[in-house]
Amino acid sequence: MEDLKRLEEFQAKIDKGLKIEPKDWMPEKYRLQLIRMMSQHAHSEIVGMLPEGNWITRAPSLRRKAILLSKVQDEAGHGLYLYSAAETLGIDRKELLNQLHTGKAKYSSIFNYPTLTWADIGAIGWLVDGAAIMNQTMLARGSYGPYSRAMVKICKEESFHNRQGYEIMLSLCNGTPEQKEMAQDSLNRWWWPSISMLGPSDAESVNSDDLMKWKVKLESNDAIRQRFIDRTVPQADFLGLTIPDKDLKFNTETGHYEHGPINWDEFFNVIKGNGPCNKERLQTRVDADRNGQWVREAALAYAKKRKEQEVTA
Ligand code: BYC
Repeated sequence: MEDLKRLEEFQAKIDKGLKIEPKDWMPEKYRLQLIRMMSQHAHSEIVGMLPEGNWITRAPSLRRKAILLSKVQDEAGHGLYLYSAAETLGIDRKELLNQLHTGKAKYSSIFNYPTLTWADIGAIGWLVDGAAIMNQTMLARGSYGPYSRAMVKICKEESFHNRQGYEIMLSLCNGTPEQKEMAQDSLNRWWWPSISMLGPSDAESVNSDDLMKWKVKLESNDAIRQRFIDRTVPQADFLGLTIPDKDLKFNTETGHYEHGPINWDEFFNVIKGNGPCNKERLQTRVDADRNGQWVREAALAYAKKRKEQEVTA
């Protein structure tokens, strides 16, 4: 009876558009859904550093290198905000990382594809960060206070990432025929994974109903995907590039682009761990964790020593 009343009050608060804060009562399922989603998001940020980090030493100029370094560092920062925000739900960061390393927790499908050329850095900023912003500006209005506030800063930085990616594509498209071809090849490889990273179709999305009822998500996966496509197709036109979808057409009645079928078999195969780079990505994270162990131990030992000195002083 008590729980039912609390549940009604909780839902009423959400329906009024109020935020839920860490010390507020919340249903266990809400807490677990947020941990699942926020940790998946945090893991995506730090795994997402790997495909781009791959090009820092090969950036074509000092300017490009400085920008890319800064972007990759931003992603580490996003991971930190998100792990901290997830910890407000009563779970330890060590446990979250353990879930990543053992394959229990997912991270975004998109980072299981390789970055084969410099144009891929442009395509990631333009398409991957572009898709992420579409989703995250919506999440910034979500019901859980710490998550929604983390999103505000993350979205500002993602906007810069998105522009730097588009600017790389623009430079390549205004360059030599070989450079333009490289940009087109990159779009060909990143388009479909960027479309599918926004999650399975609404008919297949198992978590959307709960998340939308609780206003963690305010829009469905398909709605955000449509918005992303509508915004991105004219940008491809401006670059003089062709979206690799022969069924893509503008519907003058709805005012939206209609797209061809998405290969969901490929998507589900990737999130099951069978994408081109899953094993490599996970192993790199496991190794980084192991190699950083002594740094964490030294930092903790130093903090402990300082505390002891303060007590005896
Ligand atoms: N990859 O019920 P659904 C970035 C899973 S990083 C892997 O629709 P939901 C960036 C889903 O977890 C951007 N798995 O789920 C960083 C679920 O499985 P479980 C990352 C996926 O939660 C560095 C199952 O499929 N952004 O911007 O309602 C450099 C059914 O899906 C994916 C976020 O993580 C996927 N793509 O909706 C550059 C945002 N999609 O957990 C850029 C936060 C679905 O039940 N997350 N699955 O076993 C979300 O907004 C939502 O979780 C999703 C999925 C829209 C991703």
